[in-house]
Amino acid sequence: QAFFKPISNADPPSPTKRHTKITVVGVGNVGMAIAQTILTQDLADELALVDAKADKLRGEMLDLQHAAAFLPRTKIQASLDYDITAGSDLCIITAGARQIPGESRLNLIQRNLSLFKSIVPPLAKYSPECILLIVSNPVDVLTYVAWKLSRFPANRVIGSGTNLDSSRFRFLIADHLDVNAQDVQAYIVGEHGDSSVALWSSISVGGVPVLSFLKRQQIVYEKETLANIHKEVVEGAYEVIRLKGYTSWAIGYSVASLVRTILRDQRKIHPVSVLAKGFYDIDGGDVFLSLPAQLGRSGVLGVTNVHLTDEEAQQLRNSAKAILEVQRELAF
Ligand code: 6V0
Repeated sequence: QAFFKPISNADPPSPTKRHTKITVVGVGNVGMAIAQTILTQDLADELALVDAKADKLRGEMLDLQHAAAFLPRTKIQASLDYDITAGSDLCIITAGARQIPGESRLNLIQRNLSLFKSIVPPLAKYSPECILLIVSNPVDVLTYVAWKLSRFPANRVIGSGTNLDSSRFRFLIADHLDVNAQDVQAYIVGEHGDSSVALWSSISVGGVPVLSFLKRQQIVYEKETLANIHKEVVEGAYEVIRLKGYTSWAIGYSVASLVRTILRDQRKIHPVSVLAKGFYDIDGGDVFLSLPAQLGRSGVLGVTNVHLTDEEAQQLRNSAKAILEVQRELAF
């Protein structure tokens, strides 16, 4: 007997609201920060969690389920087996060996490549129509790896890339100018990591181009000051890892912002890792790196034609070269 007695003449449940299912692979610090932000922001009807550690996985699932009375309704499941991920709209991969203090992201590659061989093919098998969102580091190379292993079209394989770096950048500029970070439009592109490129020439606050504004006001800005802000962005992750052992909250919010744009078809522009060959004269091979991309329900819709100075364009191509060098050492 059903718990509720249906009211008479009731219409069947409306089919108009789309059911959304998200999978998060890896329930470490990053995976759980993403999962909890997805839950509090009501972005999924169903959340499937997968990890290789059974106890940790079940513990995290129960802990989230016990918060049900305080959250929007989401069905939360967890398993070591990928069959629970079936029919996902979006699969987020955060599994991986964690960066140890002082270790560069590129050094992580060998450890994470073999993990991806056990993760991506089953995800693609159970959710052949899904969008893959890669967070594990080095994110640009692993997004390429996921694209190859999944055999998905490139528009459905996205790396979280410099979405987080750009938010750190916006925070620092906002702090510097004493404005709200949400009013700052500023992009870091290229590799999520040491060779990332700050697009100074296109920064604006509330529609006002910042560099030309400063020049007009004859406010002296030193190239060094700008370089220091970028340096702070690059070193930000290392500093947090040194202080607390890992990063979690900012990447959680950053990935949730991508989830919202994709699943709600918001068509917002995010600097994320996409197949970059052919944009901004990037050549030399299939390389994923961050460019300002428009995202929607079908994944990557296009790449914005931001104006780059010659110096910025050259830095971007150098960043592509740095990633390709690592990629060439991969044996599939
Ligand atoms: P963590 O806390 O060690 O969690 C990793 C999780 O992955 C653990 O729970 C493991 O059990 C699990 N795992 C390992 N192997 C497998 C497998 N084969 N299948 C399923 N699960 C597995 O690491 P943390 O959560 O701190 O970081 C995760 C990844 O995110 C790392 O690669 C980080 O470098 C990366 N980050 C990427 C960022 C970005 O901006 N792209 C930002 C922060 C961290």
